Order: sequence, then structure tokens, then C-alpha cells
Amino acid sequence: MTLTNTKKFLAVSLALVFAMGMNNLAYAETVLLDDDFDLENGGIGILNYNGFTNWSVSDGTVDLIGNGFFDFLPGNGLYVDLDGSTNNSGIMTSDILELEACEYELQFDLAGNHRNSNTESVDVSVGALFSEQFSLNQNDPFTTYTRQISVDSNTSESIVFSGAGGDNIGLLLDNVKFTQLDCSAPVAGELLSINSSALVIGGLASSAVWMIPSVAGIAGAGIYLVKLRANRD
Ligand SMILES: [Ca+2]
Ligand SMILES: [Ca+2]
Ligand SMILES: [Ca+2]
Ligand SMILES: [Ca+2]
Repeated sequence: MTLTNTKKFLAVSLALVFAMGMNNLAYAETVLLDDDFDLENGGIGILNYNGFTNWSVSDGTVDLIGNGFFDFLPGNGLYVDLDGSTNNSGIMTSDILELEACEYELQFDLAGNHRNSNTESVDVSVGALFSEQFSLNQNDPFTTYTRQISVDSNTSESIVFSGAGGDNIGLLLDNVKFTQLDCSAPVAGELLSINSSALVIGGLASSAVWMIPSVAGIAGAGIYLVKLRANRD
């Protein structure tokens, strides 16, 4: 086999490997919920709002504020005051999320009430998978919290923000995001479970060179065949 043919053979092998890897794209990171509240109610703040696209409010009320309306932290579009205007803070429950066994990431921004000196708190939970209380002081700015959540078997859960208090002045919530992380295991060398999704995410898939170390199995098989044929020539 000539050097040119060898290169062609390797190129075909790598293309095949890449095509197989594409089947695993379903395992790439998937954003299940990403909510900045900015488009709620036509982009206009309103007290005691319960028309959220992705959430329902129970056991009290929350206010949709910002964007010039009771805008205590300008520049964040609309956001939520977890203690509405009925002296009974609300519980925000997301639409149900279908979860398969994988790692997930919950992220959200919380800020202090920015009105009085009370420390405010909220219980954040995802079914029995996750539960944590967060407390912030009056002038705490929007702070991003990130938590990883493990799911062992298929389940359906909602994200719940349960505000505490009943003085109409509560924590501020914005930018809730729930992401399924890449749940495929690294399996370099296994012919039928090659994982190229990480490469695609990293923008490196266009470079076939990157495939070689992660697919040593089939590439190695290709090289072996090339050598076998070269020896016969
Ligand atoms: Ca916002
Ligand atoms: Ca309020
Ligand atoms: Ca309540
Ligand atoms: Ca309060």
C-alpha cells in the first residue's frame, strides 16, 4: 500500500469514527430550563403575578418587578420578589422536568430584598433530589448560585422556590437555569460507544486530529489493518 493510500484509509477510518460518534450527540449538555423572566407579562412588571411561562405560584404571591417597575436592581430586566403584595410569600413551582439518570446543574441568581434590614430566606428544592435554604442580607447584590444534582433513575420533578416571610418584602430571584450535563462516560477505545460529543461542544470536532487519542480503539484497528496490508504488499 502506498503512503497516499494509507492516508486515505486512515481518513476514511476517522470519518467513520466521527459518524459513529455523532450518534452520541444526544448526550451533550441540554438546557432544560433557562428563564430570565424578562418577557413575562409583555415585559412589564406587575404585582402578585401568576402568569409565568414556566412557573406556577401557590400558597401566597410573588411580584414581577424590575424594568423600571419597583426596579431595585436596574439592568436585570424583570425579576421576581418572592414575597408578593398579599402579606404571604409565594411558592414558585416550575413546570415538570423529565429527568433521566444523569448529572444536572441548577443555577439561579438571588439578591437581598433591597428595602429593609431584614435577612430574607428561601427554600430551594428539586423533589427529594435537592434541598437547601439560602439567606441573604438587605444589600446583597444578585449572586449566582450553582448546584450539581445527581439523578440515579428516571424521574419527573419540579424546581421549587419557597419564599419565607409575609411582609411583602422578599428575596429577589432571577436567571433560573437547569441543565442536563453530558452524561456519557469517557470510553476511549470502545468501538461502539465512542464519545465525540465533548469534542463537538468544545468546537474541536472539525479537527480530525482530536479524534485520534479519544478513539484509539478503532484508529488502532485501522492502523493495524494498514500495517497488515502493507506487510503483504
Ligand atoms: Ca431578568
Ligand atoms: Ca413584594
Ligand atoms: Ca406562603
Ligand atoms: Ca421580608
